[in-house]
Amino acid sequence: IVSGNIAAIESQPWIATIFHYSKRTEKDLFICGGSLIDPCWVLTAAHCFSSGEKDPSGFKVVLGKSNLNTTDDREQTFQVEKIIIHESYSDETGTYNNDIALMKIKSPSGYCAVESDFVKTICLPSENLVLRPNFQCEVSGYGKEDNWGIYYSQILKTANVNLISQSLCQDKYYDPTKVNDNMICAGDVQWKTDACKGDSGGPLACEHNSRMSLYGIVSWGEGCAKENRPGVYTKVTRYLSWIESNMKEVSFKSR
Ligand code: 4AZ
Repeated sequence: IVSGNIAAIESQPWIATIFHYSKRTEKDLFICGGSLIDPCWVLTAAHCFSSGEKDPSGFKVVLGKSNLNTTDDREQTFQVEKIIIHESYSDETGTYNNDIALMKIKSPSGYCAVESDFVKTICLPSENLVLRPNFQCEVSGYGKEDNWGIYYSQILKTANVNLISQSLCQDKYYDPTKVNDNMICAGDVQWKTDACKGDSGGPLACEHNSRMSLYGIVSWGEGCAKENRPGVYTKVTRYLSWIESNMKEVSFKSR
């Protein structure tokens, strides 16, 4: 997150941190954010797995994490049982379509997430939820604090960003071949704050009917906090039936 504010984990208790074990460095490397939408399921971006590494056993998900490089007793750590990447996900030079993936998590002793002040699920939006342009939402993560930095943020951060109309984003900020209706753009009025590298997969949360809903998933953007280049998010309302059907008995799919 460029600029923005330090966030207590209690204010974003649904945020997940996704790590991948690197054989080269023999360490778990932070790769992406995610959102806990069910005690056993984390929603994230498909492009988090585009390095070709899709074997669930190489991944680890941590919930309730305040600091990226230290561990505390509020955290819950999980193995990954299953990774489901959208079948129409595509990666075309800097832009992604259908950038959504599910991870099924399980503790070594067989449990899913346990609710606490630091770990909670976030609601999915209702299918017909359309928030108006300029509506203020919040994006959170441990991503870079500027476009050229080499380190991820050590602490969780949040930024307020405003939703941008589809026509403005397609015609003025990017172009219609890059931004489609599976995406929603959001940015800061002064282009001072934004999601950045490492925030990918994490939540764009918007308050509706006095509760927070997962309206977007951090997906892409040209640079970070760059003038006239808003953040582009996967529009969660477009994928509610995909999410629901894939959280069901996936193993019976072919019957
Ligand atoms: C990235 O590289 C990335 N400003 C994520 C979000 C944005 C740009 C880049 C949005 O993961």
